[in-house]
Amino acid sequence: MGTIELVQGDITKLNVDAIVNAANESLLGGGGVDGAIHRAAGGELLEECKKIGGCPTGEARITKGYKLPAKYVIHTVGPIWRGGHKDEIDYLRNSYLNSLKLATSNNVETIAFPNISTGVYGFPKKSAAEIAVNAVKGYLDKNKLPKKVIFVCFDDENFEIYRDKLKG
Ligand code: AR6
Repeated sequence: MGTIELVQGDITKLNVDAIVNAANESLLGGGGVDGAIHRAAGGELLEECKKIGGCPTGEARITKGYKLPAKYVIHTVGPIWRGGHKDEIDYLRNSYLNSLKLATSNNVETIAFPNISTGVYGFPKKSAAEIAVNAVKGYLDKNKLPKKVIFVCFDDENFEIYRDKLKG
């Protein structure tokens, strides 16, 4: 079964096969981790994203990584938190699962995830971590690829939540 690792820092620096982007439905860039990924990858990433023509919440799309150390960027759109009664939990789980499916079908061995939806989109961090870890563990149980999933936490609060969750 694949392994799970925890890292604190900037996802754009990681030398992995694929990094996941917490994008919006336009796929045309934004702030947060999305802005950082587009800046680091360079303008060709936006050109490829324009051709895709957007992505619905909970789904994922793959592009090349261009100037990033990562070969691919898997763009997924997490849900905007609206209080918990708009299927946010299912959408967030689907963002993780659909990103993992794209990783498998593209022979990705190592993939790094940011804490999708926990920034501007306002998803409560503890519950987002629970969903993320359960989705990834369940997927790794049943699939040969990816071999390694790295959770990349940027802020201290997420890092501590994941550290506690992955301890036991
Ligand atoms: N590396 C890793 N994680 C990061 C980085 C980085 N360089 N920068 C921020 N984070 P957010 P969302 C963390 O707001 O909530 C964008 O404008 C951050 O600490 O980037 O899914 C998109 O275009 C947080 O834990 O994404 C959308 O419009 C996590 O990344 C919208 O924001 C996610 O925060 C998506 O909102």
